[in-house]
Amino acid sequence: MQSLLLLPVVVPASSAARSTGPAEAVAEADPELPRVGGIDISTPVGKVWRLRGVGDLDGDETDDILWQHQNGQVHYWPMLNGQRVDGLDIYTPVGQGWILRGVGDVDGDGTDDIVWQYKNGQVHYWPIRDGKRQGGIDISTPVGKDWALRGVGDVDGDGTDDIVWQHKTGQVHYWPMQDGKRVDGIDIATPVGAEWRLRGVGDVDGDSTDDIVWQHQNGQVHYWPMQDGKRVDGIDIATPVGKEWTLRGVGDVDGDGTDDIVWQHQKGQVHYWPMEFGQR
Ligand SMILES: [Ca+2]
Ligand SMILES: [Ca+2]
Ligand SMILES: [Ca+2]
Ligand SMILES: [Ca+2]
Repeated sequence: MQSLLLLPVVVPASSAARSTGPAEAVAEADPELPRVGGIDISTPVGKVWRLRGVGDLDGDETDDILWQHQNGQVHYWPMLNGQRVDGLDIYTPVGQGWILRGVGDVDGDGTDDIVWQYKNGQVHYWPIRDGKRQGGIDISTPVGKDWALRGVGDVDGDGTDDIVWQHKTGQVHYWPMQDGKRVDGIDIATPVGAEWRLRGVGDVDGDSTDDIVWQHQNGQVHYWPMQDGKRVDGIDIATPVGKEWTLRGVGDVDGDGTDDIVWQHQKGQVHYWPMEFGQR
């Protein structure tokens, strides 16, 4: 196996901080400590690595954590029961000008793919199988700089992950995907103010359609439950989170069938909120 262990070694599960509850999480918030109310994953990671997404790259039905090194190297942590079990490189370093934008099963074969965008706007994906890249395929035509690719997830519930965009005016929009190809472009709800940031796409309420996860500038996490590509509500998740934590992705890292919310502390610590019925 061409695996390389490039990141810090796994810490035993005993180091995982189990939850007490959202109320205590605020009272006890301390930037020096892992946040109470969630579970730590492995040890802090150096700033040379950037957490880019969460998705099932090896196809074992638990979502994995995807990293990129500052030299371009793509790498993932296979996850099992919410803990890291390894660290594996994917293909070789990637040239400047490509940005890793998300992880999702855009070709519908059951394994999540890695979605890129080039500096000219071109969207592209790597079909992944068993944690290995199978090629590289362009999707549609380059997209103007007014649109930001914010996430990948199955917002219309047809079983293939879709590509979720936001326009600079705040308008959310998605490309329904089929066999790795864009089949349409559809607006979702109304424009959203700049005080909200679209952070990820995943099924946090466990109804099998991916939802859109936001964070307000005050730290409040919030999601839009989605159905058939339409927003059906807007629901807060727990209490506001301090700026020392960044919401990096949404995916089922503990393998219980509901996507979880993955954070990273400014010191590198990775952490997740196990989700159930849309609540932490
Ligand atoms: Ca996996
Ligand atoms: Ca879909
Ligand atoms: Ca859902
Ligand atoms: Ca889960």
